[in-house]
Amino acid sequence: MASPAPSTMEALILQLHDIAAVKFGNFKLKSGIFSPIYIDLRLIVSYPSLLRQIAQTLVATLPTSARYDVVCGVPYTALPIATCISVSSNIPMVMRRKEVKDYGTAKVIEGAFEQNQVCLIIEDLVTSGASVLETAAPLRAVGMKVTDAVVMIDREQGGRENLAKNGITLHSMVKLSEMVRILKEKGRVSEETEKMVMKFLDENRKVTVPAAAAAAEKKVRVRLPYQERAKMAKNPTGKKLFEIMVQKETNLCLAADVATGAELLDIADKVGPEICILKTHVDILPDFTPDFGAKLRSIAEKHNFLIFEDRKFADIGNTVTMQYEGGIFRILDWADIVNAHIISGPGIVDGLKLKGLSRGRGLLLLAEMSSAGNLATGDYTAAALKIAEDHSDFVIGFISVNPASWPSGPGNPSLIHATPGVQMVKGGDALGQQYNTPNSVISERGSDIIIVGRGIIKAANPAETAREYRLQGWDAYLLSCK
Ligand code: 5BU
Repeated sequence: MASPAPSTMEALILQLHDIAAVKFGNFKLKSGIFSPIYIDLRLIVSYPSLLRQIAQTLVATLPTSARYDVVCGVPYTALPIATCISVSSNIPMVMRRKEVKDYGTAKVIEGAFEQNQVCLIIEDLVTSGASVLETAAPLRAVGMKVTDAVVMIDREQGGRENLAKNGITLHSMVKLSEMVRILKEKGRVSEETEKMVMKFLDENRKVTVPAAAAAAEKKVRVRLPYQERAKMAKNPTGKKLFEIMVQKETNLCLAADVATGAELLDIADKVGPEICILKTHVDILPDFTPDFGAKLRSIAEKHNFLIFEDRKFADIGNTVTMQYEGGIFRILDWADIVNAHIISGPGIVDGLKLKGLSRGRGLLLLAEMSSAGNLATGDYTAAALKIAEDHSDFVIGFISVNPASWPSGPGNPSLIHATPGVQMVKGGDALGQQYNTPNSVISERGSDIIIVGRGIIKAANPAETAREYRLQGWDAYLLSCK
């Protein structure tokens, strides 16, 4: 690896200390833990000469063999650093949006790029590596390759290892322990402070931001592994779902909202290996034929996933029995799972159960919805919970959005939570849909399954993108079991 001259590095570190971008004391971090050192690199935009030196030193940190076509800074602090690198090295830059307000028109990645270009990620400070991963995911989703990230300061708290697991090599300008050693050598901090920081680093070697934040806020139960919950599930479809998730290491459900039945069968076959559930809206398919269900079931068997018709039944018990079994679609014949609103009261569950239980089917109750201004909140959500408990032979769980925030938390572990409104970046569409990231849905909001539609089906390579979602969802699950 090429490395900047020690004198350049020392000069830089002293300047960072001069402008109070590095401070010593007792600070509460985003993760909830207290730290004897605090680093605020947002300040560097006010010191252009320092910013230029940082950009040069970061490039010098990379191995001489490093090849990249594009750079991308992790928003926001690293954006000016990436801009500086782009301008001085004459390498194009792309920008990742942190929030997408109108998904229909705004892009997640701004700038001109081509498929398979290699993008180098630039970051100011790495703790768990979560921010780098949040930027790598949408870059990969649009077809770029991400293999390396370069960071000013590595806090040495698991980021390097987490990124390596996700195929990204981290290059750091300086490790936090080295930085403190230099400041001590130059008489900027006492030996006692140095010892305190080193002790803190040792004790927090493997802290990951999402897990620590969640634990600190006590928002999330320590999750029982899916295999334990499979044993607790009373409904055969609920049990099978947990088992598939464990076998395939996936908590991803694809919302296959494509234009035709033919396209649906095609995407089901391509994305099948990545998912535990494929969700349909069968009434949007203009080419539906009576053999559609059998064709989809044979793909589901081939790839071992369950079929969920998102029918959102809402009528009285007697009517839903007919809607479930009959009509053109004959949903009962091919869908392992359906869902229902509870607006009409528990009779709707009795009605669906009458048809579905003997066939081993399962039901999800709509306890919450993802769209802005929806009315499934408070007492309504609590009523869904009660009905589910009363019918746990047939109800396998909930459509929910933030079960960690419920007074009881996510509750009975034999029941599962599936959450729609998921994309790689937080945001929404023009018609009220609201998106959270896979990590936020699983780690912070306490759900079990991410339901992703346009994030996958509109991607350049849906199978590859589904894989990214699967890995993010699964990593978040593993973290929340610890
Ligand atoms: P999207 O493209 O990822 O926004 O698709 C979300 C899917 O989940 C879509 O099929 C919706 O009908 C479905 N959905 C939802 O978005 N929000 C809800 O509260 C429920 C279902 Br219930």
